[in-house]
Amino acid sequence: MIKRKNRTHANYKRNNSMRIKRKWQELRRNINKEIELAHNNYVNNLIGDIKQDSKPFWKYINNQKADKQGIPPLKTHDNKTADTDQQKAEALNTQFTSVYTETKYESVPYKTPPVDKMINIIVTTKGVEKILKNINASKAMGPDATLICRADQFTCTQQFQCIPAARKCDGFADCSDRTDEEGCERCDARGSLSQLPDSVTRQCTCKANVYGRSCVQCKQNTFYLSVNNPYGCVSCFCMGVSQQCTSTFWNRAQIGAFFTRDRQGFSLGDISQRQEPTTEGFTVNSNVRELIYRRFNTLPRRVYYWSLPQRFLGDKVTSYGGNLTFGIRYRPGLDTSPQDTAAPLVEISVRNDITLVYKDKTAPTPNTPEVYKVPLYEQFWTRPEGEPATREFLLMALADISALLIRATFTRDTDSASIRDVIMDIAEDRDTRLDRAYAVEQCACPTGYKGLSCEVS
Ligand SMILES: [Ca+2]
Repeated sequence: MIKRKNRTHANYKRNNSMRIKRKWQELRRNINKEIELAHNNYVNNLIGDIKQDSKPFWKYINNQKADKQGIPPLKTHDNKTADTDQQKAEALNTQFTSVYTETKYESVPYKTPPVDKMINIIVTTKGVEKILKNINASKAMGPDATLICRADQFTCTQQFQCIPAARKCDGFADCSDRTDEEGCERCDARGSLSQLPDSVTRQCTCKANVYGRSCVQCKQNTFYLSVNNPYGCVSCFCMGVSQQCTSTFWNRAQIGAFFTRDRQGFSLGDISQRQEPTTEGFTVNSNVRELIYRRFNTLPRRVYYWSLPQRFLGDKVTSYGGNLTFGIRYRPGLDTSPQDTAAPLVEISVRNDITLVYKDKTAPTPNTPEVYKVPLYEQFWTRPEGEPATREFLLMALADISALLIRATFTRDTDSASIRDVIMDIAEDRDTRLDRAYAVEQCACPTGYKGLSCEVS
C-alpha cells in the first residue's frame, strides 16, 4: 500500500495531474488510518496484558518519553555552569563528597554496641509454598528462580529438573545433563556379579576370588582380575608346592603349524590311540596351507583325530588363558550320517592319568572350512565323564601334555579331511611384541622347584 502511494506520488510529480493527486491523497489517508488502527490495537493489547505481565507496557511508555537527554546543565557551588559531561560529573562529585566527613582511623570506636542475638528463623512448608506461589514468572532469572525439588527427589545440577531419588546412581542417565550418574560408586565389571552396589550397605557383590567395596582387589593367593574369569581372579596353583604367585612378566608367543610342504609331524589316529597312527598318504595344498587325508576307505570305520606333533606337547603351562586356534574341513563319503556326536572336538591327555575334553555344540558344516578358537580356561573344558574341569586339572594337564588331538571326521564315511593354521598361545621370557601373559602364574617356588608353576623338579 505504501509502495503504491509512493509510486502514485512520483507519477503525480511527473504529470502534475489532479486526478493522480486525488488518488495519492486518498491512498495517504487510508494508510494513516491503517497505521492508527494498528497502533490502537497494539496499545489495547498491552493494556489488556498488563495484569499478567506489565513489562511490555512500561517498555512502551518509556519509548514514548520525549525527554531522553539525561542530566541538564548544572550550577556548581562557585556559581559557574557545568555544560560538558566532564564538568557535570565533577560538579556532582564535589557535591556528593561535601556531605561526608573524613574518618580518622585512629579514633574509630572499638567497643561494638550491644546487639540482640538473632532469633531462629522458622521455615515452614506453608510459608515456602506461599512464597513459591507468589514468584513472578515474568521477572528476570536470578537466585529466586532456583528450583526446589521434593525430599524424595534428586535435583539435577545444571538444568531445572527434578527426578525420583531412586534414579540417582541407577546406571541410567535420567537428568538431561546426566548429573544423576556423576560421582556414583560403580561395581567393577571384572570383579562384580552385580552392576550397582547395595542401596543400603553400598557393597557390590563380588566374584569368588575378589573383595573390596567395588570388587577390584584379588583375594590373597590369587591374581589377575579379568571380566572373562567367573571367579574374577586366578588362584595360584604352583603345583601345590607354593601359594604365592603373581601374573608372569613373560609375553604371549605362539607355536604354529602352517602346511606349505609336508605334514609337519601331524598324524591321524583314533581317540584311544590303541591303533597305530597313520603317518602316510597325506597331501598338502600349499595355496591354502592345508594338510589333507583322502584314504579313509583303507582304514577301519572310526572317528579320527589329528594328532599334534611334539612341539605342541610337553610342558605348556604358559598356554593357560590363551587359545588353541585351528581350521578344519571334511568331505563326507557315501554314508553321510553323523558319527558319534558326543565325541569331543579337542582332547588333551597326560598318558593315562588325566584327560580333558572340549566339546562344541555344533558339528562343522561339510565341505566348508571352519575356524575354531578354543580358550585354554578351565570353564570351557570337562573330564571325559562330563564333570567340570578345575584349574588344577587343566594346569596339571598343560604341564605335561602327552597327546593333543583335534577331531578330523564327523560322518560314518569320510571322503577327505583337512586341517590348517594350527596356533597355540604360550608365553616366553622375551619381547615378543605381543601382550603380557597376564593369566599365566609366576610362582615363588621353594628350593628344588623351577618353572612358572613350579612344575619342574
Ligand atoms: Ca539415573
